[in-house]
Amino acid sequence: MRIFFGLELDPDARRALSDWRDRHGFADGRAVPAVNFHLTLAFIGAVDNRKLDTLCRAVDDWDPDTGFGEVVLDQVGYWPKPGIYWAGPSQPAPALAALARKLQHLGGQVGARLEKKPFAPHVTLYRSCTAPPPAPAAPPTVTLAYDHFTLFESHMGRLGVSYRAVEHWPLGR
Ligand code: 2AM
Repeated sequence: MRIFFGLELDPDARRALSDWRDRHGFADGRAVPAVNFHLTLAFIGAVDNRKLDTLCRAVDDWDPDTGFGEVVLDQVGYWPKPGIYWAGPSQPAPALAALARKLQHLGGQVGARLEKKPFAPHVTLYRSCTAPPPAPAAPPTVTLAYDHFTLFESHMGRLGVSYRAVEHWPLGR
């Protein structure tokens, strides 16, 4: 199975981001269904059941010092090579970056390739854009509050990709 760690968007944040996209976020690409919105922390890739179990136990054994918190998705950006139009925080998110680094490291123990690019927190809005999207009339202002992180399975079906939460771990006490 293909897996990654990420943050879920709570229903309010999901709706707010989707509403903002309907009003202001136009792009010539494939719109990500709102139900699929998430913020990737660490992409792990393909693992078998044994590696999945090893990884989950390694996360269980680790006591994260990252507490719950929030990031404000208040800017958009475009990565031309993958054609990704995204929303993300304009302010640095050091706690999330530290969490992402640790999860990458744990993923490395079951064969995940180490990500060389610096962590860029974002929620993908459109994929496969063929041209840079026009600047929006107003930026999003969506608060993404988090108190846990999630291991997702990414599944490619006949109707496209879908994500299933495999396990959650709480953040903060
Ligand atoms: P995204 O975070 O830009 O949307 C599952 O595939 C998730 O992991 C996607 O959300 C995807 O992009 C992210 N991801 C990060 N690195 C990836 C990679 N090398 N291959 C596939 N997906 C990757």
